[in-house]
Amino acid sequence: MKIGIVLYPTFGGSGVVATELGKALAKKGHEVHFISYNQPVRLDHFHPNIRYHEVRPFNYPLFDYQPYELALTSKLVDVVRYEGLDLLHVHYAIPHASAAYFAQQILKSHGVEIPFVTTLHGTDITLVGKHPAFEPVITFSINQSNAVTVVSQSLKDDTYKHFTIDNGIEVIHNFIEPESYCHTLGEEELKLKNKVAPNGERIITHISNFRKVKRIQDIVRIFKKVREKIPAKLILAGDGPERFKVEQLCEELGICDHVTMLGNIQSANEVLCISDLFMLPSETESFGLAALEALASGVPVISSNAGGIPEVNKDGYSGFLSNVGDIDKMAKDTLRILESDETLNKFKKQAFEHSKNFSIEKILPKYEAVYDRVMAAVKRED
Ligand code: GMT
Repeated sequence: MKIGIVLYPTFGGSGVVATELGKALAKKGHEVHFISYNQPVRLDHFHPNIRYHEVRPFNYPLFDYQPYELALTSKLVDVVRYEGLDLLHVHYAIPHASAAYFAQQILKSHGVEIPFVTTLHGTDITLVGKHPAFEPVITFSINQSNAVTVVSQSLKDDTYKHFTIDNGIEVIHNFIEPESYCHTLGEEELKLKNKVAPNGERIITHISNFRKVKRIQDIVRIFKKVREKIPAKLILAGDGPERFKVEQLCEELGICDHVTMLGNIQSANEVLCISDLFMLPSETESFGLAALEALASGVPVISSNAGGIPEVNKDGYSGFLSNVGDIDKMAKDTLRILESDETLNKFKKQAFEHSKNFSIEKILPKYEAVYDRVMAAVKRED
């Protein structure tokens, strides 16, 4: 099948999922065309079945804002016609789903039928999408999609709650490729571990795009409590609007010497490989791909119980769940896991075992079944 994948190319979870899905589809023999305004960060090596098409918005003095959605729509029309795509799969509703709908209608006027699948990822529904500035367009384009998937049951419930949807929605969880995560320290990982925790301290990690919704200040406060009991270090990887405030809080609490701020990282593998525990205390989280990547690296997770996180982190098995903002419980649970090597090793094993429920072999056929279904429906209409 020839599949066009529309995505954000940045460090956000939706872009990572879309890129990894495309790579896996290409490995299975499909021809995959990524369409975005920059090369996706996880599209790091060449594969003969993968193509990348860059959307170049047109600048003109009249425009205060470049009309990206129109440039994307035109690019979709162009790529579908000239590459002979069978379907489009758009990740993150805004503005990808409405651009796909518009492209579909233009192509119809040229006699070309192309179905599009929309995958909702989270903030396109829970934060940004439901804002009145976008709601009518989002509702319309979800309803017009030939198929809609979401990354958790929680997001499915939220979508039906916040929008008037008469289309079916299928839950397809985020996934990992278990073999691609690191479990034994190589030379580079050892160097990093010695640098961060030279005296064998426990390493606690968080990776995100540092938005408010991630509640990184909670992590810093939890870490302070943990350090009062055991030797520990904190790695914060990623960058974004909250970074400055987080740095300020570290200073205020006098723990800067024990916190390593890495900035954006291309791959989470090396950092997760040296970590003993991962924290995700988010205010809202449709799934929590970063937590799943931690589990796949054998790293237990301390998280909030917001949104779809309980579908990923199994309380008392792969880590612990708490109410949003309950930093006392999160600190206690962290100590429960980290206090002895025996408990830590038990949780590490369980974390890895649990991650296998989300392996790509289980998830990829679900997307392929959706593609087959929409293609069959289009053929029936012909
Ligand atoms: O929250 C992020 O880090 C980015 C955001 C995105 O859309 O790029 O992530 C959302 O999609 C991820 C992949 O499906 C999910 O794992 C994240 O939970 C979700 N983020 C939120 O719901 C806040």
